[in-house]
Amino acid sequence: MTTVPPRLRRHLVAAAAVVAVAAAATAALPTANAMAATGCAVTYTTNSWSGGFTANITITNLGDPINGWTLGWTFPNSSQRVQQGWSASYSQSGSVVTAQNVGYNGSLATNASTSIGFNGSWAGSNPNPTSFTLNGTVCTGSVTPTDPPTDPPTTTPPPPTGTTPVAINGQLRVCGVNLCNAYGRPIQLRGMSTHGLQWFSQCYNDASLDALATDWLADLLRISMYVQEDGYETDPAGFTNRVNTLVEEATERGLYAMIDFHTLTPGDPMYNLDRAKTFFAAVSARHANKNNVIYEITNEPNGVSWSTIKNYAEQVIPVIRANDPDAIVVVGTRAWSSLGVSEGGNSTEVINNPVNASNIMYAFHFYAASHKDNYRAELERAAARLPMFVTEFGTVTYTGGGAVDVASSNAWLDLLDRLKISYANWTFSDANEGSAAFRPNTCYGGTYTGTGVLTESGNLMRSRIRTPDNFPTS
Ligand code: IDC
Repeated sequence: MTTVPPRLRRHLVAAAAVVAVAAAATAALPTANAMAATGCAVTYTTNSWSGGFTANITITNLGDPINGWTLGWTFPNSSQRVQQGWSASYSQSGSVVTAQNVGYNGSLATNASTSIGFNGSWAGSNPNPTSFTLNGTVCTGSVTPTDPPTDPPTTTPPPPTGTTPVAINGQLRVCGVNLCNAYGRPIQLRGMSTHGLQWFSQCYNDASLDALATDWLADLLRISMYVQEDGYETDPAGFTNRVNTLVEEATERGLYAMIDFHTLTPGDPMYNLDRAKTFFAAVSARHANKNNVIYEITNEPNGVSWSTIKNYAEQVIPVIRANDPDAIVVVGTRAWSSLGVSEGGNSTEVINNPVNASNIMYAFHFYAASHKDNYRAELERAAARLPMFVTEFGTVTYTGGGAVDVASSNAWLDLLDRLKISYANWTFSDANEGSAAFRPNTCYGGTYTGTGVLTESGNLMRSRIRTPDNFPTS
């Protein structure tokens, strides 16, 4: 037996321990012909709808650098098929799938990631695979955050028992680029946004919300809670309570409730990251068991890069998911939620680098008198690739004031209807500005129904929102 000097023996034991703990050793053994360390982590998230799904896969190489890779997995259900993929070449035999790198993403340094995806089909049930191999090694590493799979129910829900938007459509989910109801069918929600709760609290009461539900026949109330400008930061508990109360009021009336964390100035959402985590932890815990709450995590980022917004979203979304795993989350986009257009960009930055989470949508905002054909074209282009939600728009200029641009507003609304893009109009208030739906001082009276209390913008919006929804239920 050869004797190994004690110091070297310790060294060898330590090196072996590293390899045993994880296939993901980052350093090769200190011998000339040591095998390369291998290891990997995979996140696999899906958006599913009746018969179809999109899978987004991120592969992280936790081993030594590799040049060329094959990812392998087995679908848990033999009906699941890869139909059309991107960023890898796919082949499937029975339930066994391999995805091979394409030219530009074959080299992965240690800890480097690459994202691939595909559209697939399924029948019966659509569970996610749970085990993956990279170049034959089982991936044991983990990366955060990962979302729980959002598989649809395996049975079609029974016919609705009520007539409100929530009674008919139930829990919504993102399916492909659409917003789908519990029957897996694309729908459009049409509704109104509050003004800042710090200024217009008097406008949100039983009579006004009844009018929104039963006279306007709206589907959605967006609850705008400013963070600055005398908003949340001045009284977190008070504003959280106010939002919670309005969510309950919307729920009682069968409306969807969108909780808008209304950041505006400063434009960097990271400025409010800690507040957002505190706020969304509280409201998502409170409303976890409801099926009508949508979370809008940042209103209008501006003056910051898309990667900053994405980083913010990937920190806030897990806080919500921890309490309310199936709720839709809407992420603001660059340049006041213009998909970057108002700062010279476009949606390609989001398409190429989407938020790493499932069941999310992206916000687009416009003001019809200021934003016209080039904004419409960009929204339409983006909506073919990304789930879009117009969480705020005005019929006037971006200041919130000025005259209603009827032609541009109707062009926008026709586009949103055609693409089934959901929307909330700014504002369901009596603010003394062109975008407000009610004439000044309406909120100090008791009447909110009919057209006598409405501005030109209010009349236009009420007549558009009142047309029948015809939600599909089979
Ligand atoms: C405007 C209000 C106005 C208020 C101002 C304060 O209409 O009464 O004085 O905010 O910041 C947005 C924002 C929204 C703006 C709106 C109109 O999301 O907060 O409201 N707008 O300027 N983005 C584009 C336009």
